[in-house]
Amino acid sequence: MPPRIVEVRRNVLAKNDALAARLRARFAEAGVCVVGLVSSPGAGKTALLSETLRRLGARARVAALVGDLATDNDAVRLRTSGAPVRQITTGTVCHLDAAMVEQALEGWDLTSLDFLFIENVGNLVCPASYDLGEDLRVVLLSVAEGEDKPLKYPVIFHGADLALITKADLAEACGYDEALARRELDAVRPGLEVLRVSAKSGDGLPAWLARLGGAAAEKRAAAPV
Ligand SMILES: Nc1nc2c(ncn2[C@@H]2O[C@H](COP(=O)(O)OP(=O)(O)O)[C@@H](O)[C@H]2O)c(=O)[nH]1
Ligand SMILES: [Mg+2]
Repeated sequence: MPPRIVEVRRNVLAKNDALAARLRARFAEAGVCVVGLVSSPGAGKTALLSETLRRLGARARVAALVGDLATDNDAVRLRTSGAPVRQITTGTVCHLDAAMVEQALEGWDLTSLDFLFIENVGNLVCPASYDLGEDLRVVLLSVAEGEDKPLKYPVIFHGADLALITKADLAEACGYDEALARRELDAVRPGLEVLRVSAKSGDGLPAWLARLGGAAAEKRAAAPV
């Protein structure tokens, strides 16, 4: 890449990092636990989020932002949970950035929330470079995508705190080799925590919800008194 393009790209990312740090401070002050979801298109982010909002919403105050290039289909799907949801449409942009999140939060009282979920644009490449100020970044990998995606798209796994193997109900039909997938995840990001879930059958959702509860408790414990 010519030096000028590299320089512009570096400046864009530095600006995003500064804005994400500001968002992280704002989230900490409001005491809201922010969870980002990233994956390729169709890995099951919205289906999982829909179940998460419905189940967690029974005992905590939850809300979501959802990013796509076009349509508000996912926001419409997610609102059936009863949670407040805002759609971000990015036009031609292949990821969310901190400025889009900040703008989408305008007028939203964050102190009225326990959890804010951010569903990123479906893409295993671009979102990796853009911090959104999340407390927990979760990468989803469906059994239908094959076991080798961590080897092919390592950067998104480097930046994740947790990996979810999704659509577990389809594992057998897809000939999914979970032991191989876990070995490859561990090769790319040693020690990365992995949970297996199915939004359809509900398998693994209690462990996922418990993990979210743990992240919120950690955040409360770290909050200044
Ligand atoms: N069998 C099965 N299908 C799922 C599951 N989660 C999502 N899907 C389906 O996979 C497709 C894509 O899911 P969606 O949540 O829109 O993925 P997103 O693009 O990552 O938000 C939809 O047809 C969902 O019904 C699951 O756990 N099991
Ligand atoms: Mg979606």
